[in-house]
Amino acid sequence: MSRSAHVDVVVVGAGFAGIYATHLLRDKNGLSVQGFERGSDVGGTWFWNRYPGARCDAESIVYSYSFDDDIQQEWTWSERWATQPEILRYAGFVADKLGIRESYAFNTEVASMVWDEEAGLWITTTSDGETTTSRFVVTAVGCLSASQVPEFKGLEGFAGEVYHTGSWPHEGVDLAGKRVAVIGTGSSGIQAIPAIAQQAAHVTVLQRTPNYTVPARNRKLGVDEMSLIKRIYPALREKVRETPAGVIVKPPVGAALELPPEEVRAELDRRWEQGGPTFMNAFTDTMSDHAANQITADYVRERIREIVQDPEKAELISPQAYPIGTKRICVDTDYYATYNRENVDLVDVRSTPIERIGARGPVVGGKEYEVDVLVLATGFDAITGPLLRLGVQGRNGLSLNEAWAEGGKSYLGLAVAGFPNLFTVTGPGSPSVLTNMIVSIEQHVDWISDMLLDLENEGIERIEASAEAQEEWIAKVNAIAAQTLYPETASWYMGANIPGKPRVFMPYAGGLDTYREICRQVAAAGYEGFLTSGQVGVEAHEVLATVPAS
Ligand code: NA7
Repeated sequence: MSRSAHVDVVVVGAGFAGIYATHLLRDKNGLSVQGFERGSDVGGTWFWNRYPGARCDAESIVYSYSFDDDIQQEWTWSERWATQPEILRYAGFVADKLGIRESYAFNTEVASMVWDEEAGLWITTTSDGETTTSRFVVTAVGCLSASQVPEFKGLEGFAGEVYHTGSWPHEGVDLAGKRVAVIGTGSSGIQAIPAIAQQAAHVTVLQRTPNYTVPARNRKLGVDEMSLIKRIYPALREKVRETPAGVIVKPPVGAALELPPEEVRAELDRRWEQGGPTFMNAFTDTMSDHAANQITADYVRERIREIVQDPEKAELISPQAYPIGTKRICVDTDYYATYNRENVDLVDVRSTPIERIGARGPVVGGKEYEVDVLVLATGFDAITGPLLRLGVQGRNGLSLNEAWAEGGKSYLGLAVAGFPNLFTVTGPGSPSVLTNMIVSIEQHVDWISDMLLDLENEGIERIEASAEAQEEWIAKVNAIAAQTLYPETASWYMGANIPGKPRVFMPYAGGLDTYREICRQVAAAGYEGFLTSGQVGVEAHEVLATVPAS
């Protein structure tokens, strides 16, 4: 546990981004680092999301760091899709190996971060009232870490236990013999419901919007398989880095609308059997053409009707209202089949919304569903939410909340105009949640580390995204999104799950491979689009023109 009054860099968050940022900036750049983490240990998302059935939906062998060969050779994954406990153990293993914890103050929440223009320093104040000044700030707060609890009337009067999936008790919850209601059927609900149904006496699922989910086909990874993977790790990582989503993908076989129907069907069958989100990658036109999208969506609906015995339930859990993939595709183990269990009921809260939470349970259409435990799988204030709660104030007293009144704006998802020397790992406008987060995190942190080295070499103390470059980047992010079906759907990608949140498609949908190249070019051009303040109005690339690209 550490606490310094002044450092070179403050890193906020000790998830995968914070661990790597702390390691690189401290051990490669030679900067002093103070980390802050509101949890009691490392792990980020995986520290908080401990609900039954929590698992990663990127394959474990690539949902892991690639920067250190010792780490990837020493660690052995046991399953194709790692469970939350295994991923958390992995985060702890890496933190131990790199001595990360010694740079962090845990159980310490950031209350505000204020830029002192005169001193050229960030002043970070934490919930205990202490302050730390730093030249730079790196936010590593994750994209899905601000839990969203809808304003249900009467929730505080519920006599039973209430848990949000995103802040599940560390000691676990004994659900044996209990009656449980689950609100929410996004990824978290879809993972939790089958696991809860195996423990609880009875589960009532309150579904507002059914989601598309594909089978995970999880399995153990054998010793031989893992040793083969370790032998080919360097090449595998290289390949994965050059894919649009940073995952192991089977390339599309063509456009669904151009292939013979029997080939389309055969490919969907193959991918359904193979399991995992690569199902969505079967064709080139699924995410850009309604008719193509419908082919894949119809296929999933057909599989639901095959699996779910009660036709009424099958109909109710079949998504109809939006194109497949425009809400994040879910990956499940026995989700649809769980509705064949006698102890699972489904309540449609689309046609009749939840009226209130009574003392004994949720009330829908005048009926109180009596339960002992209420599970809120109701999602997150995604991407911008975790940043906005840091109380960030930049130049001229501009708060991040004001700067983002119309939605999260940044240059490359990495830096925000008006906020010098502050870098956002996987911020709005970066590929982030459309990719394997660890691959995106490594790319961002490598880039930030290289940039700070270049600045150091040139004796430049301040850097900031220019407002013009930011506007251009946001226009590009929007233009790319407009070529897809994403913006049509009210999803958390669009901020639509949070009342009053501006509706903008937040991630960059042009692919991590393209994005990586753009970032490389920006650096090679002397950090084009960034201003070095102290020389306000001077484009960084004019100053850095002679710095070799890293
Ligand atoms: P999501 O995907 O945002 O899902 C939240 C769910 O909660 C979704 O089904 C919502 O229905 C439902 N919800 C939210 N508010 C209400 C109210 N008031 N009444 C009924 N139902 C409600 O969050 P997850 O945690 O599952 O997943 C987030 C990401 O984390 C996931 O994509 C992975 O990347 C990891 P709605 O769809 O809004 O009608």
